[in-house]
Amino acid sequence: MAPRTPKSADKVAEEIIEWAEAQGLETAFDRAEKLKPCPIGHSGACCKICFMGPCRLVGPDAEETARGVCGATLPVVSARNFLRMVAAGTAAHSDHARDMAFTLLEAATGEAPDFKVRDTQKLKKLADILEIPTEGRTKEEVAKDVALKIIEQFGQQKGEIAFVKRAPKKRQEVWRKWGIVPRGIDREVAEALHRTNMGVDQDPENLMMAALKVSLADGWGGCMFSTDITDILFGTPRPVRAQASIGIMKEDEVNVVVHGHEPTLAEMIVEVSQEPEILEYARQKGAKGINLVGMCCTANEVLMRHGIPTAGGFLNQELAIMTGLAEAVMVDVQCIMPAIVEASKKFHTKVITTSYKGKIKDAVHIQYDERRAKEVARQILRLAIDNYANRTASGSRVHETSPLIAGFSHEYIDYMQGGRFRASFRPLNDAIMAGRIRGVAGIVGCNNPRIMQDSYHDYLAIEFIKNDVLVVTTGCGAHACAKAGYMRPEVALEMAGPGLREVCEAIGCPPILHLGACVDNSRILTIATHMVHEGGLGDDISDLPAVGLAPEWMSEKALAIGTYFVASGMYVIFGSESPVEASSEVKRIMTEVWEQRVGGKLEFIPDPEVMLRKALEHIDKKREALKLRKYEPGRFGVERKLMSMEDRRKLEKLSRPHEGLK
Ligand code: MSK
Repeated sequence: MAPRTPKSADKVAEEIIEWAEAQGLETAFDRAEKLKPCPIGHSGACCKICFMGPCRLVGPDAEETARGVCGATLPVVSARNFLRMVAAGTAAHSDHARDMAFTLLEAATGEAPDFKVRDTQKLKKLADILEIPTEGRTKEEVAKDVALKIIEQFGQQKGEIAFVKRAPKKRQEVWRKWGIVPRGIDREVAEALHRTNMGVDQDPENLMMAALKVSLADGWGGCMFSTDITDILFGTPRPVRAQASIGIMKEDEVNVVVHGHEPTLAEMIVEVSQEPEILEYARQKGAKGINLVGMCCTANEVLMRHGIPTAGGFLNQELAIMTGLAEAVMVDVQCIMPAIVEASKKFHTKVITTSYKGKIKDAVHIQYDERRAKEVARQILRLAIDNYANRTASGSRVHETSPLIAGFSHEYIDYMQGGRFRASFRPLNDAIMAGRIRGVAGIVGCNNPRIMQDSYHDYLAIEFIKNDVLVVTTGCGAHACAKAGYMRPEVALEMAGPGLREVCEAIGCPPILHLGACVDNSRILTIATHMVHEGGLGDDISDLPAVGLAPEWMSEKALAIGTYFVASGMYVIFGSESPVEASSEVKRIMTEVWEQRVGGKLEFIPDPEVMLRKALEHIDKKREALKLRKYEPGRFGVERKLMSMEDRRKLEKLSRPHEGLK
């Protein structure tokens, strides 16, 4: 029999997957193997926007000759498909942001009494940006105006969304020159859907410029609003210790998994889980306590602010249930597989949906309402506690975990480089200019069962830091690094190149910085802007020796994020095949046309070694353009060798530092 191919680089996940296979329990990994993607849809050559089709634009010269029933060409079809995906990703992040803005409003007016303004400094900063007076006003009055102003941004019909002015001046000019400054978030999403409707925008270049525009409504709109409001309501993150891995599920406590994206209800669950009455109720039912466990980006939100342990990212959701230890999985919106309900039927787990927008057949539904948030949180916890006695099925129980440090908001990164009174990005910029740090890489985005889970994230993170590239990470990419043990500073410092190590030790930060959830990719935009403003690295984001990567992406939200980084001037590399692979014209627009107009480009590269090589080449090219000292490996110590994936697998044991840890 052929040896089994491992599905995950997360050792605990891999053990559970193997156990599930032996039990005949199906997971996303099995379904991905059984269900081959339709090659026509996969490559962007299928048009299903009207009922004359679906039209499949295939054939030897499809680019030139294939036509849909209406006459649409392959580049038009691919560009329309791409724009729709970016619009959907933008809608998702932005609807999340809208809910956050309404929660802030209700917190300010007292309608949602369980929520308070926690970070007044951040509130003031936002009020200043939004030109809202603060002098002599209560924080509630200011918060109300901030919330109303942000809510207005969704339906704004004309002008420019407010946060555009946070970008470097030169960047704003580029956007204005090409007419891609978003007017209002909803307007851009609606217009993208209109333009891609049958018989409207049929110029691939025009469609792809619209993709840049709608994505900017995400990055400098929805995502940034969401990050800032979450910081105001729950506190701006500072470094915090935690644990990662599905192994954090406890045998003798009530395990409650909080999964999804919006942090509001999860924050209430964190608070309520510490109430004496709830803890006493758990004890009465035979449990020693309540163990809150994060999943996906809800995990990142409560990890960044409270150190709540994370069970991992997207692909760990079914696996967490298969431990047989999850009393409840509470979900809200985004990245929730309907398969968790099927998985839960084999165990005692209750899957609880909490948003009217995201119901799943056969799940328990408890509607969340921010006006009685704690009451809903208590109801969920009591249901989970009542379910503790029902644990019967044996699951796959592995109890290894990895320690980590998270909590690097852009404010903290600023602070750590100079303290309260001299906070700045000077040390980072100086280190890049001197060649101690070669550049910066953002490794973000999802897991995808068509790629060995975490393997590309882990490989790239380590190779970048070995090559003196500072890594910032969010979303499931951050989970991958955390589970692998790379967010333990001493481990990462040991692996980092000598220049990067020296700088990190001097500043007191790890070489891989966890910046938060997917919406917190906006923190990367802010960091890039700070670096530009600090001076010495050009006058636009496109000048920075920096790259963005989403090596294991799967979500439309990842495409929206990647596109807003391109629109902001970055070189962005996605893993796997391109969703517009069928059209060389659209691929040309994404690279040549976008680069020429906005300074950034988007490439899809399936091979992680090529991703790494091209990313480093780009960083060096940007260094050269800035006339910075040529990066010399080992100049500040011993040179480290670029490692192939094969070498890396051989060193699996070394690179999985969580093995053997308590
Ligand atoms: S959770 S969007 S799988 S990063 Fe934000 Fe992970 Fe991608 Fe969802």
